[in-house]
Amino acid sequence: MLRQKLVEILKKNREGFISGQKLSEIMKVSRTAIWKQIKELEKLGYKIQAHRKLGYRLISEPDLLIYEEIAPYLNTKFIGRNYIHKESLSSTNDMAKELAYKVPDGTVIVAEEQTKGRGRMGRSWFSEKSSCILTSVILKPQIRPEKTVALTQVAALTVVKAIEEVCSVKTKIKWPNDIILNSKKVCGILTEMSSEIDVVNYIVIGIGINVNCTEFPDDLKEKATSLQLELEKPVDRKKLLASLLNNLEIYYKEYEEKGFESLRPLILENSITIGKEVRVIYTDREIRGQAIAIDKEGKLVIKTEKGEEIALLSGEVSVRGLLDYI
Ligand code: BT5
Repeated sequence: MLRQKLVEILKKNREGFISGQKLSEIMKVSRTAIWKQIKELEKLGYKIQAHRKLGYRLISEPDLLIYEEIAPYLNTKFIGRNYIHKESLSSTNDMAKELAYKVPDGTVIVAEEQTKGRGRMGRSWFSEKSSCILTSVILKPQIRPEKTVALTQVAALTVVKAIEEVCSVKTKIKWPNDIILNSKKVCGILTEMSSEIDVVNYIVIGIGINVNCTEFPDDLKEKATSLQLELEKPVDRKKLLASLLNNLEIYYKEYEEKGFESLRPLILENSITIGKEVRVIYTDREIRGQAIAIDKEGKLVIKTEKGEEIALLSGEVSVRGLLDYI
């Protein structure tokens, strides 16, 4: 809190110096405490000019998704109020699962880099250091396990809204967990949970957004893109992450209070899958049909070539267009 307040004051006064004495009066701590916090900020990458008589002046802040940089844009009550930022992690979802029982509802884990980023079904998630958003949100809803399928859809809607808010561009949801921009994947969502037979212990929603990365490995070039590549200008990761958490709290609350039904029209409106001829790929077989609806639980309903209707659970299948990825 102290450090966050200090950053706020330094940012407001960046035109000139502010003395250690004044800072200590405003913040009601000793000048030594201020000096210690300044040193901490420097370690985090803030450039601060220090003058023996005049005090301190902020020159620049780091492009890192640390709490001090996100907090000014955050207007949530609980999501992101316990916030863990790491330079490097194997996977934010892994850390979230390790901590889930020990931390409050709404805890957010953010990493600048992932060394073993994960997708669904053992697949991997590529990222470039400090140019993406790699985050996991721990939620502890009072719902039955089967109700959580819809939460991936709620998270997907959140990503669409946040990108629209910050970048003024419309993206689409490819059921269940891809966000598509100009026919390429710009974000993936990995929802994992721990539950008993009739009660959810916790849910981890992992979100990876390609924000400012400009190079993808050869096998991804055809189907992956970033916001910067599509918009031809860099995007503010800090504002986007804050908007993501703000919108997640809004939609998650609505989901908890009114149920998935209340958000389903918006999700359908933003779907790129509905109406499409698709192939449904199971581990051992493939079915073709038309995607006709997302049901009350968030499952995708397919009308198969034989005229049969089947509802798909997100964890078990891949859905592809007949000719391409979408
Ligand atoms: C996903 O899985 O799309 C879920 C991705 C979730 C990533 C976040 S990052 C924060 C949190 N921590 C984690 O460890 N994971 C979450 P899936 O639908 O299985 O798609 C994976 C496939 O997408 C891969 O097999 C690649 O083909 C492709 N892919 C990998 N990296 C990509 C990227 N950066 N952009 C677009 N596509 C990618």
